[in-house]
Amino acid sequence: MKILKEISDSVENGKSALVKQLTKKALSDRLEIEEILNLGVIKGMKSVGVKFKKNEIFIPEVLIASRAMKAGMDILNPYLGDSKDRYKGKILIGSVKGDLHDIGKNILGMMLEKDGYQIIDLGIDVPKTKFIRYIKKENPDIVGMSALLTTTMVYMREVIKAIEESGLRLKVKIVVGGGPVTRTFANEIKADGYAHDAIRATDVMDELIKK
Ligand code: B1M
Repeated sequence: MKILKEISDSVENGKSALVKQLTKKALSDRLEIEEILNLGVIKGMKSVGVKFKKNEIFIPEVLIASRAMKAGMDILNPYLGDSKDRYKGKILIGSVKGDLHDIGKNILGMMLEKDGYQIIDLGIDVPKTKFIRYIKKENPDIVGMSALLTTTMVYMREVIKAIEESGLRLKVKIVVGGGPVTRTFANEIKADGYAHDAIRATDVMDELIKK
Protein backbone atom coordinates (compact mmCIF):
# COMPACT_ATOMS: atom_id res chain seq x y z
CA MET A 1 0.00 0.00 0.00
CA LYS A 2 1.29 3.45 -1.00
CA ILE A 3 0.99 5.11 2.39
CA LEU A 4 2.92 2.32 4.13
CA LYS A 5 5.76 2.74 1.66
CA GLU A 6 5.66 6.50 2.26
CA ILE A 7 5.93 5.95 6.01
CA SER A 8 8.78 3.49 5.54
CA ASP A 9 10.64 5.87 3.19
CA SER A 10 10.11 8.82 5.54
CA VAL A 11 11.55 6.85 8.48
CA GLU A 12 14.50 5.88 6.31
CA ASN A 13 15.05 9.53 5.33
CA GLY A 14 14.66 10.74 8.91
CA LYS A 15 11.63 12.94 8.25
CA SER A 16 10.01 12.93 11.69
CA ALA A 17 7.24 15.45 10.96
CA LEU A 18 6.23 13.60 7.80
CA VAL A 19 6.26 10.24 9.60
CA LYS A 20 3.92 11.71 12.22
CA GLN A 21 1.59 13.14 9.60
CA LEU A 22 1.51 9.95 7.47
CA THR A 23 1.05 7.68 10.49
CA LYS A 24 -1.94 9.78 11.59
CA LYS A 25 -3.32 9.57 8.06
CA ALA A 26 -2.87 5.79 7.95
CA LEU A 27 -4.78 5.55 11.24
CA SER A 28 -7.59 7.74 9.97
CA ASP A 29 -7.70 5.61 6.79
CA ARG A 30 -8.35 2.69 9.19
CA LEU A 31 -5.29 0.66 8.31
CA GLU A 32 -4.43 -2.10 10.81
CA ILE A 33 -2.09 -0.89 13.56
CA GLU A 34 0.21 -3.87 13.13
CA GLU A 35 0.38 -3.23 9.40
CA ILE A 36 1.40 0.40 9.98
CA LEU A 37 3.93 -0.74 12.54
CA ASN A 38 5.52 -3.60 10.60
CA LEU A 39 5.19 -2.54 6.97
CA GLY A 40 5.67 1.16 7.65
CA VAL A 41 7.64 2.24 10.69
CA ILE A 42 9.71 -0.90 11.41
CA LYS A 43 10.32 -1.63 7.74
CA GLY A 44 11.90 1.81 7.30
CA MET A 45 14.21 1.20 10.25
CA LYS A 46 15.15 -2.21 8.88
CA SER A 47 16.25 -0.61 5.58
CA VAL A 48 18.34 1.82 7.60
CA GLY A 49 19.96 -1.21 9.26
CA VAL A 50 20.84 -2.72 5.90
CA LYS A 51 22.39 0.53 4.64
CA PHE A 52 24.29 1.01 7.91
CA LYS A 53 25.72 -2.47 7.55
CA LYS A 54 26.93 -1.73 4.03
CA ASN A 55 28.50 1.54 5.21
CA GLU A 56 26.18 3.47 2.90
CA ILE A 57 25.05 5.62 5.83
CA PHE A 58 26.60 6.43 9.19
CA ILE A 59 25.63 6.92 12.84
CA PRO A 60 24.17 10.46 12.50
CA GLU A 61 21.76 9.30 9.77
CA VAL A 62 20.87 6.24 11.84
CA LEU A 63 20.07 8.44 14.83
CA ILE A 64 17.92 10.78 12.74
CA ALA A 65 16.04 7.77 11.35
CA SER A 66 15.62 6.38 14.91
CA ARG A 67 14.05 9.69 15.91
CA ALA A 68 11.69 9.54 12.93
CA MET A 69 10.77 5.99 13.87
CA LYS A 70 10.07 7.09 17.45
CA ALA A 71 7.83 9.87 16.11
CA GLY A 72 5.72 7.19 14.39
CA MET A 73 5.73 4.94 17.44
CA ASP A 74 4.53 7.82 19.64
CA ILE A 75 1.50 8.25 17.39
CA LEU A 76 0.77 4.50 17.35
CA ASN A 77 1.37 3.86 21.03
CA PRO A 78 -2.06 4.99 22.36
CA TYR A 79 -3.76 2.80 19.74
CA LEU A 80 -1.85 -0.31 20.73
CA GLY A 81 -4.71 -0.93 23.12
CA ASP A 82 -5.62 -0.50 26.72
CA SER A 83 -4.98 -3.75 28.49
CA LYS A 84 -5.99 -2.96 32.05
CA ASP A 85 -8.93 -5.37 31.85
CA ARG A 86 -6.84 -8.37 30.81
CA TYR A 87 -3.78 -8.32 33.03
CA LYS A 88 -1.51 -11.25 32.27
CA GLY A 89 1.54 -10.61 34.41
CA LYS A 90 4.56 -8.43 35.05
CA ILE A 91 7.65 -8.34 32.85
CA LEU A 92 10.96 -6.65 33.53
CA ILE A 93 12.81 -5.68 30.36
CA GLY A 94 16.17 -4.12 29.63
CA SER A 95 19.04 -3.90 27.16
CA VAL A 96 22.00 -5.54 28.87
CA LYS A 97 25.16 -3.85 30.08
CA GLY A 98 27.21 -2.26 27.30
CA ASP A 99 24.27 -2.17 24.93
CA LEU A 100 22.74 1.18 24.03
CA HIS A 101 20.28 -0.10 21.42
CA ASP A 102 16.72 0.31 22.61
CA ILE A 103 14.45 0.68 19.60
CA GLY A 104 13.64 -3.05 19.41
CA LYS A 105 13.29 -3.30 23.19
CA ASN A 106 10.90 -0.35 23.23
CA ILE A 107 8.76 -1.95 20.53
CA LEU A 108 8.82 -5.19 22.50
CA GLY A 109 7.63 -3.30 25.59
CA MET A 110 4.80 -1.64 23.68
CA MET A 111 3.65 -4.90 22.10
CA LEU A 112 3.66 -6.70 25.43
CA GLU A 113 1.84 -3.86 27.15
CA LYS A 114 -0.79 -3.95 24.44
CA ASP A 115 -1.10 -7.65 25.05
CA GLY A 116 -1.90 -7.29 28.74
CA TYR A 117 1.46 -7.29 30.48
CA GLN A 118 2.68 -4.71 32.95
CA ILE A 119 6.13 -3.63 31.77
CA ILE A 120 8.92 -2.39 33.98
CA ASP A 121 11.54 -1.03 31.59
CA LEU A 122 15.01 -0.80 33.11
CA GLY A 123 16.34 0.99 30.03
CA ILE A 124 19.72 0.48 28.38
CA ASP A 125 23.16 -0.58 29.60
CA VAL A 126 21.59 -2.52 32.47
CA PRO A 127 24.06 -4.26 34.80
CA LYS A 128 23.23 -7.56 36.50
CA THR A 129 23.00 -5.82 39.90
CA LYS A 130 20.14 -3.68 38.58
CA PHE A 131 18.28 -6.72 37.22
CA ILE A 132 18.63 -8.42 40.63
CA ARG A 133 17.56 -5.29 42.53
CA TYR A 134 14.42 -4.94 40.43
CA ILE A 135 13.53 -8.64 40.57
CA LYS A 136 13.52 -8.27 44.36
CA LYS A 137 11.64 -4.97 44.27
CA GLU A 138 9.06 -5.71 41.57
CA ASN A 139 8.63 -9.49 41.80
CA PRO A 140 8.11 -9.92 38.01
CA ASP A 141 6.92 -13.12 36.38
CA ILE A 142 9.39 -12.79 33.52
CA VAL A 143 12.70 -11.04 32.88
CA GLY A 144 13.30 -10.10 29.23
CA MET A 145 16.82 -9.23 28.13
CA SER A 146 17.68 -7.57 24.84
CA ALA A 147 21.07 -7.34 23.10
CA LEU A 148 21.95 -6.15 19.60
CA LEU A 149 25.70 -6.68 19.73
CA THR A 150 27.63 -9.95 19.68
CA THR A 151 29.86 -8.37 22.32
CA THR A 152 26.97 -7.66 24.73
CA MET A 153 24.80 -10.76 24.22
CA VAL A 154 27.36 -12.78 26.21
CA TYR A 155 26.50 -10.63 29.24
CA MET A 156 23.08 -12.31 29.31
CA ARG A 157 24.81 -15.44 30.61
CA GLU A 158 26.25 -13.40 33.49
CA VAL A 159 22.86 -11.98 34.38
CA ILE A 160 21.37 -15.49 34.47
CA LYS A 161 24.24 -16.69 36.64
CA ALA A 162 23.74 -13.76 39.02
CA ILE A 163 20.01 -14.49 39.23
CA GLU A 164 20.85 -18.12 40.08
CA GLU A 165 23.40 -17.09 42.69
CA SER A 166 20.88 -14.75 44.32
CA GLY A 167 18.47 -17.66 44.76
CA LEU A 168 15.90 -16.00 42.48
CA ARG A 169 16.09 -18.33 39.48
CA LEU A 170 12.98 -20.34 40.36
CA LYS A 171 10.96 -17.15 40.91
CA VAL A 172 11.30 -15.80 37.36
CA LYS A 173 11.26 -17.04 33.80
CA ILE A 174 13.93 -15.56 31.55
CA VAL A 175 13.48 -14.66 27.88
CA VAL A 176 16.22 -13.36 25.60
CA GLY A 177 16.18 -11.73 22.18
CA GLY A 178 17.74 -9.19 19.85
CA GLY A 179 19.64 -9.27 16.55
CA PRO A 180 22.52 -11.70 17.19
CA VAL A 181 20.70 -13.85 19.76
CA THR A 182 19.65 -17.33 18.57
CA ARG A 183 17.62 -20.16 20.03
CA THR A 184 20.81 -22.21 20.35
CA PHE A 185 22.44 -19.42 22.35
CA ALA A 186 19.33 -19.07 24.51
CA ASN A 187 19.43 -22.81 25.30
CA GLU A 188 23.14 -22.68 25.96
CA ILE A 189 22.80 -19.96 28.61
CA LYS A 190 19.73 -21.73 30.07
CA ALA A 191 17.17 -19.05 29.30
CA ASP A 192 13.57 -20.28 29.44
CA GLY A 193 12.60 -18.67 26.16
CA TYR A 194 13.79 -16.98 23.01
CA ALA A 195 11.89 -14.79 20.56
CA HIS A 196 13.11 -13.63 17.20
CA ASP A 197 10.91 -10.52 17.12
CA ALA A 198 8.53 -8.53 19.28
CA ILE A 199 5.41 -10.07 17.78
CA ARG A 200 6.56 -13.62 18.44
CA ALA A 201 7.71 -12.57 21.91
CA THR A 202 4.12 -12.18 23.09
CA ASP A 203 3.43 -15.87 22.28
CA VAL A 204 6.59 -16.94 24.07
CA MET A 205 5.63 -14.91 27.16
CA ASP A 206 2.08 -16.33 27.08
CA GLU A 207 3.44 -19.90 26.99
CA LEU A 208 5.85 -19.29 29.86
CA ILE A 209 3.31 -17.54 32.05
CA LYS A 210 1.01 -20.59 31.80
CA LYS A 211 3.76 -22.93 33.11
CO1 B1M B 1 24.08 -0.17 16.12
N1 B1M B 1 24.69 -1.92 15.49
N2 B1M B 1 25.82 0.14 16.91
N3 B1M B 1 23.37 1.55 16.55
N4 B1M B 1 22.64 -0.58 15.00
C1 B1M B 1 23.71 -2.76 14.83
C2 B1M B 1 23.01 -3.64 15.85
C3 B1M B 1 24.62 -3.58 13.81
C4 B1M B 1 24.03 -4.94 13.44
C5 B1M B 1 24.90 -2.71 12.57
C6 B1M B 1 25.82 -3.37 11.59
O1 B1M B 1 25.38 -4.11 10.78
N5 B1M B 1 27.09 -3.16 11.62
C7 B1M B 1 25.96 -3.67 14.59
C8 B1M B 1 26.12 -4.89 15.52
C9 B1M B 1 27.07 -5.93 14.98
C10 B1M B 1 27.10 -7.06 15.92
O2 B1M B 1 27.64 -7.01 16.98
N6 B1M B 1 26.48 -8.17 15.51
C11 B1M B 1 25.95 -2.36 15.37
C12 B1M B 1 27.07 -1.71 15.88
C13 B1M B 1 28.40 -2.36 15.55
C14 B1M B 1 26.99 -0.53 16.65
C15 B1M B 1 28.15 0.27 17.27
C16 B1M B 1 29.31 -0.54 17.86
C17 B1M B 1 28.62 1.23 16.15
C18 B1M B 1 29.83 2.06 16.49
O3 B1M B 1 29.79 2.83 17.40
N7 B1M B 1 30.86 1.82 15.73
C19 B1M B 1 27.44 1.11 18.34
C20 B1M B 1 27.35 0.37 19.68
C21 B1M B 1 26.62 1.15 20.74
C22 B1M B 1 26.35 0.27 21.96
O4 B1M B 1 25.31 -0.31 22.06
N8 B1M B 1 27.33 0.22 22.86
C23 B1M B 1 26.08 1.23 17.72
C24 B1M B 1 25.27 2.33 17.89
C25 B1M B 1 24.02 2.49 17.31
C26 B1M B 1 23.19 3.78 17.40
C27 B1M B 1 23.31 4.48 18.77
C28 B1M B 1 23.64 4.71 16.32
C29 B1M B 1 21.76 3.25 17.04
C30 B1M B 1 20.91 2.82 18.27
C31 B1M B 1 19.83 3.84 18.61
C32 B1M B 1 18.87 3.27 19.61
O5 B1M B 1 18.60 2.08 19.71
N9 B1M B 1 18.34 4.17 20.41
C33 B1M B 1 22.10 1.98 16.26
C34 B1M B 1 21.21 1.33 15.39
C35 B1M B 1 19.85 2.01 15.19
C36 B1M B 1 21.52 0.12 14.75
C37 B1M B 1 20.76 -0.60 13.63
C38 B1M B 1 21.02 0.19 12.36
C39 B1M B 1 19.27 -0.75 13.78
C40 B1M B 1 18.82 -1.41 15.08
C41 B1M B 1 17.34 -1.23 15.21
O6 B1M B 1 16.88 -0.38 15.94
N10 B1M B 1 16.58 -2.00 14.40
C42 B1M B 1 21.45 -2.03 13.65
C43 B1M B 1 21.48 -2.70 12.30
C44 B1M B 1 20.44 -3.80 12.17
O7 B1M B 1 19.76 -4.16 13.10
N11 B1M B 1 20.39 -4.38 11.03
C45 B1M B 1 22.70 -1.77 14.39
C46 B1M B 1 15.12 -1.89 14.36
C47 B1M B 1 14.49 -2.72 15.49
C48 B1M B 1 12.97 -2.68 15.36
O8 B1M B 1 14.92 -4.05 15.34
O9 B1M B 1 16.54 -3.90 17.29
O10 B1M B 1 16.44 -5.99 15.84
P1 B1M B 1 15.74 -4.86 16.47
O11 B1M B 1 14.62 -5.42 17.45
C49 B1M B 1 13.73 -6.46 17.06
C50 B1M B 1 14.25 -7.87 17.39
O12 B1M B 1 15.66 -7.92 17.49
C51 B1M B 1 13.51 -8.27 18.60
O13 B1M B 1 12.29 -7.56 18.54
C52 B1M B 1 12.51 -6.28 17.97
C53 B1M B 1 11.28 -5.82 17.22
O14 B1M B 1 10.77 -6.82 16.40
N12 B1M B 1 14.05 -8.09 19.94
C54 B1M B 1 13.64 -8.92 20.94
C55 B1M B 1 14.89 -7.17 20.43
N13 B1M B 1 15.06 -7.38 21.73
C56 B1M B 1 14.30 -8.44 22.08
C57 B1M B 1 14.10 -9.08 23.31
C58 B1M B 1 13.23 -10.19 23.36
C59 B1M B 1 12.62 -10.65 22.20
C60 B1M B 1 12.79 -10.02 20.98
O15 B1M B 1 12.95 -10.85 24.48
C61 B1M B 1 13.31 -10.31 25.72
